[in-house]
Amino acid sequence: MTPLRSFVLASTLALASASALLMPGGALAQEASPQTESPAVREIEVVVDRGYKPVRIEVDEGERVRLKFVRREYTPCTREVLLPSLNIRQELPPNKPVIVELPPLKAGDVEFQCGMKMVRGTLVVTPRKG
Ligand SMILES: [Cu+2]
Repeated sequence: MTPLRSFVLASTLALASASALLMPGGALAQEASPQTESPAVREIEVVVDRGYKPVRIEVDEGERVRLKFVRREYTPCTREVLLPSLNIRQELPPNKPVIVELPPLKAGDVEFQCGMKMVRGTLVVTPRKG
């Protein structure tokens, strides 16, 4: 073997091992895992304008819910919304919809309120039947 030939062979082997490193057993295919069936999330719009509208919202136990707050007033009173039982506190800039994702809820009432607890609303979580 001439020195040149062996150099070429070595380079080819190096390339081959390099490309093998780039494809470690289909790691890319693993990342693109099949889509998990996530239950649909129900989005409920709550307008903040001299109170929460609607002020009472019924959802089912375990239902996936997100609240979309749209604050249409500038009074500092409703600058924040709190869901104390869920440890949620969220700023609501005027005229900018804000999504608040909720965890699966247990049956019972979940209050939402302004920072001063003057303006209030209730999520009524009804028990799942059967
Ligand atoms: Cu207030």
